[in-house]
Amino acid sequence: MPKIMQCVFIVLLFSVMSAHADQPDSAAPADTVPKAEPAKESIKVATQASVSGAYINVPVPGTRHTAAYFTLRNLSDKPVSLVSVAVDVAQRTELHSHTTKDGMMQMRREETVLIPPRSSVAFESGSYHVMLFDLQRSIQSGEELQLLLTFADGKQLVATAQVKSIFDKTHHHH
Ligand SMILES: [Cu+2]
Repeated sequence: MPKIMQCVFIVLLFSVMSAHADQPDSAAPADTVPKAEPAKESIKVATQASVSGAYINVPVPGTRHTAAYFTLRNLSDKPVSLVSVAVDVAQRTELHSHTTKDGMMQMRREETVLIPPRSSVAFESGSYHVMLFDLQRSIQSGEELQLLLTFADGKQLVATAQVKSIFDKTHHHH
């Protein structure tokens, strides 16, 4: 088989296989083990906090890291401590803050981000943000990714983040 044909064949085979994996045949035998649901059911949902306006920037071309932003609101009368934000596509994430040292903007890793009672903290450019490292695939503007926030008390919150490109809303006014 010519090499190019072999290649096409493998691609086709792969797409057939993955299509099959994604869409289990409805006529499958009854003893087929259902696809495991994400661990959502096992999480202890943090009802004392809410997330709004979550988004993730498309990485700068040639890089595999980016950042996630959102507003985190504490709905309770006690302080809430955010300890991590996980995203499937990122191998590793860190909570960061921006500090200015000797006139230079620097990012600093934070173990926790405290949200005072009945208030909110904005994770935004130039402030707190979640760094996503070693993305396992490219992400496209318009995609939605799930953020899994974990708090110091072990409770968790799932939020949907829109993937955005810095080029999405670039308007040139001359
Ligand atoms: Cu950072």
